[in-house]
Amino acid sequence: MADYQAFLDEIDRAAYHEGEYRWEEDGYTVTRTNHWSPPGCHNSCGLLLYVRDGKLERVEGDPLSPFVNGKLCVRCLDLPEAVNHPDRLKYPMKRAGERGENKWERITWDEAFDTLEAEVRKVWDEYGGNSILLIHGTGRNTGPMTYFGNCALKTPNISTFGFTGFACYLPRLFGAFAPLGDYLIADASEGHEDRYANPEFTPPGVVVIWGNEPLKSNADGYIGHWLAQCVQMGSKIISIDPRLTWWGARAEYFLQIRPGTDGALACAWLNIIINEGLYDRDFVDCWCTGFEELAASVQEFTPAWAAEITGLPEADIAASARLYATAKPAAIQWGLAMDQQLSAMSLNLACCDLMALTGNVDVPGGNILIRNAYNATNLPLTEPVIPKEWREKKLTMKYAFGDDCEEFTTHASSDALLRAMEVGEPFPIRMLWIETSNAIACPGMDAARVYEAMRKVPFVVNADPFLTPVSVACADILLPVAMSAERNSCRTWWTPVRSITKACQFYEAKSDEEIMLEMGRRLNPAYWPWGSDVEMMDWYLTDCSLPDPDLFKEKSTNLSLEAAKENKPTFEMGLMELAERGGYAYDEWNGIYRKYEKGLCRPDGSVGFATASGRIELVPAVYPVWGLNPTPYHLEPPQSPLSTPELMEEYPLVLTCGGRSWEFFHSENRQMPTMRELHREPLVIINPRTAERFGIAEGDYVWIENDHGRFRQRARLSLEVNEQTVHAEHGWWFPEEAGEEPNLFGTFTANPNNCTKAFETGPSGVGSSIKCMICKIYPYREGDALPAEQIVTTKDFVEYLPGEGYADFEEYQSNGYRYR
Ligand SMILES: Nc1nc2c(c(=O)[nH]1)N[C@H]1C(S)=C(S)[C@@H](COP(=O)(O)OP(=O)(O)OC[C@H]3O[C@@H](n4cnc5c(=O)[nH]c(N)nc54)[C@H](O)[C@@H]3O)O[C@H]1N2
Ligand SMILES: Nc1nc2c(c(=O)[nH]1)N[C@H]1C(S)=C(S)[C@@H](COP(=O)(O)OP(=O)(O)OC[C@H]3O[C@@H](n4cnc5c(=O)[nH]c(N)nc54)[C@H](O)[C@@H]3O)O[C@H]1N2
Ligand SMILES: [Mo]
Repeated sequence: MADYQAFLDEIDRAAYHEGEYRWEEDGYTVTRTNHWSPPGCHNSCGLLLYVRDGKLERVEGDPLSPFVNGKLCVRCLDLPEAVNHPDRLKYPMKRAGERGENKWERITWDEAFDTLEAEVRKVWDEYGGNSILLIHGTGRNTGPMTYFGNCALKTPNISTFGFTGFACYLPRLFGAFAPLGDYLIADASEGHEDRYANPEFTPPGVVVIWGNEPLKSNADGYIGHWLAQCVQMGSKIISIDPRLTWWGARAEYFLQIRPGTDGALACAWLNIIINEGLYDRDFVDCWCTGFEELAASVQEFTPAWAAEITGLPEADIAASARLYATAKPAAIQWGLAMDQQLSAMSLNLACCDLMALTGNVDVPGGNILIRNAYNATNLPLTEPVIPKEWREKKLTMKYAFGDDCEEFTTHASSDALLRAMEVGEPFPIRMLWIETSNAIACPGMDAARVYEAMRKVPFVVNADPFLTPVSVACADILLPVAMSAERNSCRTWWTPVRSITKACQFYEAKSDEEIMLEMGRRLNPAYWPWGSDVEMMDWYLTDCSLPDPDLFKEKSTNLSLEAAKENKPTFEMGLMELAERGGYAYDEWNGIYRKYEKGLCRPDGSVGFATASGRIELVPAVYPVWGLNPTPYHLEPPQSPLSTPELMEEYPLVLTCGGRSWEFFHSENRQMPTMRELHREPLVIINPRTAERFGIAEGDYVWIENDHGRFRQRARLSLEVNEQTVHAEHGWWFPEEAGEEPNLFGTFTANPNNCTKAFETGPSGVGSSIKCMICKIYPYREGDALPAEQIVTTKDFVEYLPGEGYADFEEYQSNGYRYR
């Protein structure tokens, strides 16, 4: 659709029932809605759901939704298989045997809610709300719901548990808030309802695809095919990735970087752009502070220096920097790999500095400033509702890493939570509420350790559409969760605001909204005035205020929270009205370029950015407050050819992992026949020469091992990676295998997080070296012990010292656990 206007003109709008939200067609009731989750996704694409006799039978992309113009990926097209899957949880259940036995007894929702209410009140009375931990996973539409959840449960301890170093998104968010006061994403016209036909929009001259694979991940509210459209309209590509992807194959420069060394590359780009005078002097003079300090700090970071570290040709480093700086406009599309290395906070700052120096901030085809549609967010809810003495017991990073860490995240630190679970310090965790996480299979760094720790918690509830390894290992109550086709909700993460409307019902499944509504009404009635999920969502969309505005006045140290308080939503439609008007609405703010010139960024309406100085702080004042060096730097991965040359003989390869696939969203969809037909098993990508060197053939089972643990995947030989690097998949478990212990659906068998480590982070507890480890590979032999045997049965895989004879905090940190 290189000619977007021609595409729009060709749509038969009447055939797609423009202006209708529900109609009858060929024996189906058709509902126009937006998917978000479950099954999980970071996006919310426009769908037409075809339901007959109460059953979802067919899904089509809605061409009238400008968000994706009717294009869907395999996961949405396969929704009927997910929604009607026989393995879905149909009723609430309680554990009938021991944990790990996988024995369950059906209960009513009344019994489930009564039990949960009683357990919560018991923890409140005996330990305080802070001893409850609410776990959620990545940005599914439990995101907004879990804020209702932690208010209902009155706990400040909400987190993506197991996920050391906040190593997803938070480094990018805070790495942008610090210098710019807002977040930025690459402009592919997503702010405009008329998209690529918008008269102000122009595609980026160059788009830098950096540590991201947008076609497969469609991550963080960003759709990959938007950029493919830009490429059709003329955008050139620079791909920075250890793997050759669709982007690298079409790139002007494919920078096949050694994993975990992007900080060095970013520093060298800054060096070239500053020293060769390729920056936008007018923009820097008018809108930035800290240029001199930044310029001085990058002098040592020459392309030659970076070439040694990154393994990239010096000439390519310099030439690609020049191309980015002179392409005008140019955009950086950044991804997860930025966060999964120790330099995360530095690297993300360096990227923002690059965007600013080159004058590409908030210009058409650059990186645009972006906010939630109509400013809708329920973050402010948390503060007044949770009593102060409990709120102050948030398990911040200082409880994991010592006293000198300044808190700047909204969430509790996963490592501090791990410590609280393992040794009860500074207080024990008495209840886990797991709303969206298969923590052992996927986000749990050091899966074995996370498994042991979670099982120590006396009461665990798990709300999920499926029974997972985590359910079997530790849940006491299971709540069956409704899928997106079965829920009333909305989407405000970036623009446009979108409605999600219920089209069918699966047995007794309830949506996260319905669950949180009921818990809040029972536990916190003063703050829960809503009679239904739709009323709750109306409040979220249009109001987000609390009965007593004085309660908002307490000071918070949290940047995003403060900003959220100043910016109440400006939306005026309720959920059903939005649905009836086509299911989406674009706000004005996100469609405007150069907002900082127009007084649209700062709460007081003055020109400039939402930083303390009002300018882009190339050297952010807040970084030192957060314990971070304010100028960019590179940190080697903890184990790497440069940091631990002595280990390279035993572990000669660099291991990166977790690159997304079309079929799966983290640990999800493994029970879907279509997905497993397309992608049967976990695959480790190995260069054919490397495979030959280690006696591995295509399709062999291979052990991937570091000094911490090992896991097994199927070899896929490919030139996508170089001879030094292998890439493994994450999130695998095998719903077709035995669920009871020790196997737990094979969740430890193929898990790269047998090799990742807790408490291993970048400065201030942020960033983790998940995508840059070292390893050896060797063929699996019949009879080799599987990790589950070692972890669950013989327990000779790990030795846990916590709780047994460590003297003090320092000793806990350094000696907390050990593998045999
Ligand atoms: N080695 C390695 N590990 C990684 C990564 C990596 O790249 N490499 N990536 C990491 C990243 S970036 C992240 S964000 C984490 C993600 O980790 P998580 O987001 O915790 O993902 P899952 O473990 O798959 O757990 C999600 C569970 O929620 C359920 N679910 C889906 N939608 C809903 C819903 O709407 N409501 C409810 N109640 N349940 C729902 C699913 O069925 C599933 O069981 O994993 C991390 N793990
Ligand atoms: N289908 C699907 N979509 C998803 C998810 C999913 O599980 N499945 N998960 C969602 C979540 S929570 C997230 S955070 C996003 C993540 O989505 P992305 O940001 O796209 O991240 P990945 O796919 O993990 O990795 C992106 C690319 O980084 C490369 N890479 C690996 N190590 C390095 C490195 O050290 N440096 C550089 N420059 N590149 C490196 C990988 O080879 C890969 O091609 O996707 C979201 N969307
Ligand atoms: Mo993520």
